[in-house]
Amino acid sequence: MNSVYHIIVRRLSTQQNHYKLVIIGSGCGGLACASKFAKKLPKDNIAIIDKTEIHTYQPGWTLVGAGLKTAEEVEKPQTQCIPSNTTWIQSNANQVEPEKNHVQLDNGRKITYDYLIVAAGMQINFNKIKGAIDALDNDPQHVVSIYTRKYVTNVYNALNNLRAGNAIFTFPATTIKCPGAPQKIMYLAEDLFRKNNVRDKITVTYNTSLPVIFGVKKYAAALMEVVKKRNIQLNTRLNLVEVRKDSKEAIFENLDQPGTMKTFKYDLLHIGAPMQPHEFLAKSPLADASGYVDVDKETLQHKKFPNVFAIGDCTNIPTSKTAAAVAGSNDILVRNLSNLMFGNSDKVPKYDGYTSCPLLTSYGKCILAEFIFDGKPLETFPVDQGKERRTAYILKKDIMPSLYWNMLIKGTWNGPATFRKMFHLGMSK
Ligand code: UQ1
Repeated sequence: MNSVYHIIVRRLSTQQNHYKLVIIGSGCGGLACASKFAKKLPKDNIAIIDKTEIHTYQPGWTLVGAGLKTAEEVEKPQTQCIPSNTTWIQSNANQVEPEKNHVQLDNGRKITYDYLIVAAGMQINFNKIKGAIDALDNDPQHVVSIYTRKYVTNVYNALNNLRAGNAIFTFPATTIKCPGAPQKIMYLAEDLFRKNNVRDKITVTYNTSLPVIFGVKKYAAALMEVVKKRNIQLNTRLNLVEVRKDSKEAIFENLDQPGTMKTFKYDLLHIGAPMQPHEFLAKSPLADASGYVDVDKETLQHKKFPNVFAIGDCTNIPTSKTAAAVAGSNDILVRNLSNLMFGNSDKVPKYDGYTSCPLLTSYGKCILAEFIFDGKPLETFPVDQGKERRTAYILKKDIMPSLYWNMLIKGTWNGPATFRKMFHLGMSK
């Protein structure tokens, strides 16, 4: 009786501040790892730190912008996503001291750990563009972005109501997550303008800070064909630096001639959001000079602190930041960390950089880009995925969301490598 009383009093009066495994971030990387470790560790061993009450299937926001799904259809309460024997600490981390195995929360509380997984994602920063937030907030019929929950719901109306003029789509001069998204929404918009019988009255322009349309040659060639066929104006090395909402002007810096500006009049401006690492990580000993968490790209283990691992958008792994990259790397992280945690020496494959970008090119077609480190294509299906295909569209629109909700965040999807091996074995027979 006495001991039961003590347990209850302890529960009510003190919070547990030490966990064997602490995970910063309950996005898809954090959840995939939490779900896997939840099967290996008893209750009260894992804590996941994140203030966000709603989990978003972020790859769905292009579909929301195109009017194919509602914002509510691509989100779920976090309570339905976090594994039941994992403690959800509903705060944000604001400092990490890996020398002391400490994470400090924004309410001042300190959590200590034996092992840490950083899965904090990255931060959107519209402040990098003068006037952008004012325009997004106050002129949502003309200035939009699919990149945040707050603005994504304005996109479809703005696209669907456009009758004439200049539609400009931008790609920023920072590392971004889902680097294909700024052009996916453009292709869908262009198709929507056709459906609305206004395409001949609209100029569609893609202004990108990059020197090419896409970083992987094979898909860049395919996308250049789409751009040509659909009469899209492509301008490279232009970075959006200012939006003047009253005169509807977008000011771009020519990155090849720094300081030289070019002004475009717009009737619709879709902003590819500038992004940056979270400040608390950038200033921590975990980050490299770029501000992203410095991990071994093949093991996901931190280069200086061996009890720390990281996954997804917060890392400096040189591959495109996508949910598919999390799919391709979460099992590798979990198996490497398990070896360390349980003193095993199981052989673990090295992460090859697998990532994927389902490039929606219209309502009904998609180029399914899949590649590894150094931009080498590595395709799952035994067909040329550089071609626009209906099957890839269905995969992106209807299959990926359930794969994400039912498998990836539940820790049972390790990417399509198994299918790839199966198909390619089949081909060689
Ligand atoms: C993938 O695994 C994944 O994570 C669930 C995505 O994110 C939503 C993707 O977009 C893609 C393409 C994959 C890869 C899966 C297959 C079947 C090619």
